[in-house]
Amino acid sequence: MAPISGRPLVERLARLHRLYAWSLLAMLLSGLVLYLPGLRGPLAAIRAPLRQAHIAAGVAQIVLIAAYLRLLLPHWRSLGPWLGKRINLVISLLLAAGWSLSGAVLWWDRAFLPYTQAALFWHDLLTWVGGLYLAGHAVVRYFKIELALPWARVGPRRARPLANPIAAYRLAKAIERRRFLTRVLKQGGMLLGGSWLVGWWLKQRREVELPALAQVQPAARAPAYPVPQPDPRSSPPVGGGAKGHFRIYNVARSMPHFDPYTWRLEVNGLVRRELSLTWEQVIELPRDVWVRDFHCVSGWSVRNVTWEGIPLSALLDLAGVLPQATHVKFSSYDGVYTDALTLEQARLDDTFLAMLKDGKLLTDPEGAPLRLIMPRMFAYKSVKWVTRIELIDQPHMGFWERLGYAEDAWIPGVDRSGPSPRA
Ligand code: HEM
Ligand SMILES: Nc1nc2c(c(=O)[nH]1)N[C@H]1C(S)=C(S)[C@@H](COP(=O)(O)O)O[C@H]1N2
Ligand SMILES: [Mo]
Repeated sequence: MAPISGRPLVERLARLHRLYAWSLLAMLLSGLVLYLPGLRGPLAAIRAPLRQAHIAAGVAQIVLIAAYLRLLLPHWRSLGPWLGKRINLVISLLLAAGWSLSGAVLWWDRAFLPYTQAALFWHDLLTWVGGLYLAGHAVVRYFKIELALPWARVGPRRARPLANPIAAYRLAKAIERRRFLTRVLKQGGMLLGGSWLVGWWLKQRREVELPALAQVQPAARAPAYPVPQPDPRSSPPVGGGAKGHFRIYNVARSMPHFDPYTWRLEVNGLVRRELSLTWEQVIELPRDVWVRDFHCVSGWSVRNVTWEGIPLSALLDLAGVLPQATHVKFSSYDGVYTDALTLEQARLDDTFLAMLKDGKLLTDPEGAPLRLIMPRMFAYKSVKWVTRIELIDQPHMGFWERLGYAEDAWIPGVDRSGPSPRA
């Protein structure tokens, strides 16, 4: 502990420690909300601002640590013989450094695209490890204070005044902390209870406002339906070399379900002839195979995914695009998700509707039966459960763009107009 002459140091450290604890809590909570796939839908409207807030709080935290670093040496010296405290300190500093570095890479994701995957891995790992460590630390501290309290309790049996000023100071602090902790627990409980109530209420409201999703009901299910014969290049061992895993995102209230008997692929709007294709018709369309990297804008990627599907250009030609059309809008049968491309982007030779991955039909979570894949752009462009393709004469803001995602979804460094390097 600090000597009595170092009281200002103790107090400055205590203040920084308190601020850091709050800021860690804020980072953990905002990080958790950013991470949980189940919150993408309910909290879609605050996702982009929350990311900004998380970054701003992260920067503030770095400033806090910088302020602490000036006290590091006196603090280190004041620790006396305790090895445990030193280890504690080193771990905390390593955690802070790891979070800051990986956070910075995720922040400038476009500049650091090859490293975001690793940064996200470390960011997550540190969050798990650091979160548990932090919880343990808080619990241990709490009980230490609790154990110190019986001989300081103020009540019928008055506490003995302590002769030693350091002990008296620590005791006063302990009581203060206990009051503080009680307040935190009470207010935290109210906050949690309150948010749960608000969440529950919002959910109730949503259920009233969204009577039925465009989702089809499974008809009396026949045992089998026609399935396409996969291209040999699409199944392993030629295909199937993907590295990484999909997080499976869905902003709708429930998982859409593909029913081959009622599902249609519609192509309409500014076209010569509107199409409404059944599953049987769709599997007769010519398909091709692409091996492409898949990048979500929030830092994770899947490399070398083998897709088999319908080139979008061919489908557009089938419908006959009218000259006044400039954009192509994609709608999902989840009833919520849409996005759009310019006609030029839609006609690139590797913009396609994926039907199979590694030679297997897409499953419901993967966007069955057809999902858009636009590998030159971040994956929020790659609409799952595509059921309607509309030719329009103006731009359309997609689901995430309307909520603050960049309208420029191009993967940095990619060729934006030419033929794709690998077919
Ligand atoms: C106590 C420190 C921190 C904690 C506990 C924390 C936690 C998290 C978590 C859990 C995620 C979600 C990751 C995922 O989707 O798998 C996240 C994302 C992120 N964090 Fe942090 N973080 C911390 C510090 C920072 C700092 C210092 C920065 C930047 C200066 C930062 C920037 C970001 C960014 C840019 C994302 C990606 C958000 C997105 O687009 O989804 N974080 N963080
Ligand atoms: N219909 C629909 N399509 C969607 C999304 C969604 O929530 N709903 N999320 C998008 C985002 S942000 C990404 S990163 C990818 C995720 O693909 P995955 O769910 O196959 O992992 O799908 C995109 N297409
Ligand atoms: Mo994404």
